[in-house]
Amino acid sequence: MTAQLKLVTPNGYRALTPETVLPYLAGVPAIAAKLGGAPAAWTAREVGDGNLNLVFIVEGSAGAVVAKQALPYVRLVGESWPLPLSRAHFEHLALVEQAIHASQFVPEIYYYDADMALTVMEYLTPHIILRKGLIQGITYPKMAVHLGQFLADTLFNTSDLKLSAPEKKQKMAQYLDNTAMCKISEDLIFDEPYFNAPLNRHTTPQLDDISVAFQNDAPLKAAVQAFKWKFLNQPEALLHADLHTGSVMVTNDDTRAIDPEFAFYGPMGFDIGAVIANLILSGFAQDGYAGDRTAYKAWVFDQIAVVWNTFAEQFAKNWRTQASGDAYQTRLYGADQSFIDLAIAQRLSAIWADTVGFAACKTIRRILGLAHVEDMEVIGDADTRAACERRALQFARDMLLAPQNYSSAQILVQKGKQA
Ligand code: SR1
Ligand code: MG
Repeated sequence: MTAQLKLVTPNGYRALTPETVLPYLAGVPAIAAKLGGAPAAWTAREVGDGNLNLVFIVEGSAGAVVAKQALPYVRLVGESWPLPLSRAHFEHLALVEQAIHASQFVPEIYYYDADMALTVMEYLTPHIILRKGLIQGITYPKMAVHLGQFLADTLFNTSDLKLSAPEKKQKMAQYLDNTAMCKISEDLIFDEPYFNAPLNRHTTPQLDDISVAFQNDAPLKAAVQAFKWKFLNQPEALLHADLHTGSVMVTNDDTRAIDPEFAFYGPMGFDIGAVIANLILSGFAQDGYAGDRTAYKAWVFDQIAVVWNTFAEQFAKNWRTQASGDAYQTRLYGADQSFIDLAIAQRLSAIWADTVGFAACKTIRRILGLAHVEDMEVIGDADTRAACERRALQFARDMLLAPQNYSSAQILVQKGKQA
């Protein structure tokens, strides 16, 4: 364990280690009971492979839990990049809210300690991270449907379609201080890939030309900034706000979204676009893996349409059956179905347009920015990796500059398979 991880702050926060997490949890009666037996017999291991936090799996004779603790800096970069511990608070708040609307798709929360920036939750097993499953070529028959449902239920129920304007504003206010996390997204997704930011990296020299070309591509940069504008100015619903395939745990028939520490009120298409971007990245990465992944690549792209179609269907159903908010009030149409049909079609069309744009921005940032994805990184041969990345970059650029050619999920899938 490094000196970094023994960090202590004045309010009682101390970064835990596999050794110190055990006595800490022994002091929490509800967790001690869940683990069972003598604390001396418990085991703990740190398994965090994300960019920001510590994650411990703690096992006892009766059960196991996950303890997730925020570090006061970006783990990926080190102590030179401080990051507020308050993100644990926003993550906890979002997990509680998501559990109200979609409990089957989030981990159960057992305990939260604000001072320690630590949440103890359900140990999901035999789940694995979706991204790792996609790299292994595993098909998950329910994953895309589950993600579509999760998106529809969390986004609808935290929007002005479900909430009164005062309720919505009160909820929005709870997340307004998550500014440091929003700033990471603002910088890393929308800005840094388009100038020579110090922490940028890409497969070099293979992608040097396209990196420079993107930095000098005024129409592309303007299109991306239009989506940054939406990210800054369009608080439609409570977002998970980092819903990539590393934030999803799966089995054959279970799907859970984890890690909503970036949560804030933003455009719905940002969350849907995150899922789709990561399926796009996985799809293009398949060409770089050993063996014939042709059929699997097609399956990955097909899941994009399943996510969107499920989202759209469930969102429309929620709207027709549960609308009680101040937007599109039911007093405007009564039994007139033509109004609600039109309203749903228009809103879904706007969400789809946002989804396409955000998905493209998120695809590009994972290839030219700081934080990359394992899907591409595991392709050892740089020429092969660069060829996959280049196809993804060109596809994303086209989505941003010719969105009229991506007017439906089916068309996007078709084009992705052919690209
Ligand atoms: C500095 S954090 C880099 C990225 O990791 C997180 O998962 C978010 O996607 C963030 O942009
Ligand atoms: Mg995360």
